[in-house]
Amino acid sequence: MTASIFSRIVARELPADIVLENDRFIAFRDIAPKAPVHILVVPKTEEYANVTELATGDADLLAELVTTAQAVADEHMDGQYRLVFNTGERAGQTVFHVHAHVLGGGLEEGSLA
Ligand code: DGP
Repeated sequence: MTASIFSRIVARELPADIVLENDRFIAFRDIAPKAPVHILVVPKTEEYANVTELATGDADLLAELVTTAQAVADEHMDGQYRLVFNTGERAGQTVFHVHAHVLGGGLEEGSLA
């Protein structure tokens, strides 16, 4: 299996503006921001393609993803943010390695990742 773009960021094969990293997650700024501050929170495992697979496969990791998003927002968005999971190509998902979009920093009405 080819490594996902996000696994290649974890491996430092691709550059990224990383804002948080621990054993289980990496968080970095989205290359095409849809909000003044737009950060992706990504479990390091690429076992799960989307949030539903993660919810059914490892609910604890999903809960930790949410608290990690909150920690990122506390540091970069005054603790206020929108959390988006695109699921499926027709919903705009392009990377099939589960990730949360954390959007903040002053959102326009209706802005979505
Ligand atoms: P989604 O459409 O939900 O699958 O989101 C994928 C996001 O990943 C999209 O907003 C753009 C971002 N992205 C894709 N490739 C890269 C990359 O190489 N670096 C960074 N920082 N972001 C990327």
